[in-house]
Amino acid sequence: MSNIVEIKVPDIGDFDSVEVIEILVAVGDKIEAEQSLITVESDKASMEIPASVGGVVKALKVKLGDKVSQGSEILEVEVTGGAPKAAPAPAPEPAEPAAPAPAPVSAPAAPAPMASSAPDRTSPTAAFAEADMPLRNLPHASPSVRHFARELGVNLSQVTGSGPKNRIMADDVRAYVKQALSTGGTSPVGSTVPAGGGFSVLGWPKVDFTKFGEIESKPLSRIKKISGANLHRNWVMIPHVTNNDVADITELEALRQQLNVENKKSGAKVTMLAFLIKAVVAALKKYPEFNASLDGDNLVLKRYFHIGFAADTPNGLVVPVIRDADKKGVMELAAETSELAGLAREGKLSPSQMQGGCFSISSLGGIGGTDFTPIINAPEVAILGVSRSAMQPVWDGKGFQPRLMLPLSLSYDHRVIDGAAAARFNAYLAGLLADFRRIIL
Ligand code: CAO
Repeated sequence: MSNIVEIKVPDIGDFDSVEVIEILVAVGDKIEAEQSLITVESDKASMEIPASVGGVVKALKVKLGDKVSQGSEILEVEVTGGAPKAAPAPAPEPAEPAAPAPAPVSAPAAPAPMASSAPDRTSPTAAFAEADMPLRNLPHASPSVRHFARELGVNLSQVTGSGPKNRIMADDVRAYVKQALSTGGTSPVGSTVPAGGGFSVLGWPKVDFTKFGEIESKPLSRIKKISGANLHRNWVMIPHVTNNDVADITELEALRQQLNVENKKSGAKVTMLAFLIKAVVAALKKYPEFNASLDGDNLVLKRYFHIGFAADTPNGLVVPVIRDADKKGVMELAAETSELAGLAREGKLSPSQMQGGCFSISSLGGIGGTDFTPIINAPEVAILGVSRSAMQPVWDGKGFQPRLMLPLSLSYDHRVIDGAAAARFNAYLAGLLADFRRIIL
């Protein structure tokens, strides 16, 4: 059986009417699912749109210079064999791809936003990478130039483009390498960072592991590649400090369980995460510098409360965002986090469901651990890590009482937040969780 499938531009976030700058396939080509079809470029970024299905290209519906938006038809493919799978949406290329893969960007195109059953799809936001950040910061360069840069180990975000709209050309990469070598670096990225400062580090060790035993080599998932690049940037560029505290959630957990018994019939489940989001919003209102982003020498204070939460998926970490969490009740927050976490696991989150976060929560409480250092999700300035609650003996002035204690690990950007402010924020949060009635004060 064969059928013709139209491949359209999927949900590409806030980007509308973007120019087609490259067409990577021709009529008659046999293409694989997830192969890049076209490159589009906005004022700030370029991204590749991949195929949602494999087959033979029957007709091209775009030409160079066309402006496309979500839903614009790209091409027709004749699919041989079973029904085509729906597919994920494209992800912006990370500023610095973590691995020399041809296109760590892509994710299949689909008429419906991000609908996909394919296992390995991209979420630009993966771990602590706000979905729209890489788009904003992306250097302009064609896939071939990006490939060339990757081969040389050049970080394109450090290269000045001389092409139209500051597009980075192959010659710019060559000039960058020449300059790096002439200023004493032995490798543009691997060994030393060129003039302009930065770290001087050893190259990554190259080891033939087979000398020591049997191995298996597996490519990283796209989510891991994109999140890895973002985590790396955030870890290196943000001076992190983590403040650890504990909250007495004995009463709150009792309330949660009681509500869940009461709601058993309806199936609605109240989660600790929902209470945490509610309490975090109250703490952000009291300490607005935590609901902020650095923009050069300015601090941008946000008057909205969109809270991201890390969700563990089979392909890596993603951070769905609850919009306007301040306007939602605990039951609504619980239902929405559960729905978004489900979509995340199925790879069906759209870019817009991962954008605009003000503050993130990474809850490992259901799994275990006592404390950890969450990495801040730039351009946010703080993140709350939550570990497993445990019964502990707590001194009440007369004796030790068994209390359920929840560990709170608050990582903050020390350029914006002082240690004392972080301690106050975390202590305030712990106080709210210990006595949830304070939320209404
Ligand atoms: N302490 C003890 N138990 C906890 C807990 C905590 N802090 N938080 C949740 N639990 C328990 C719940 O009570 C529940 O147990 P029951 O099924 O017996 O009621 C179980 O853990 C699952 O909890 P949940 O359904 O409420 O889910 P959750 O809110 O814990 O997690 C989500 C939702 C999306 C945050 C989670 O699935 C997830 O993906 N966590 C991983 C996040 C992550 O990877 N962060 C790391 C980022 S840094 O690399």
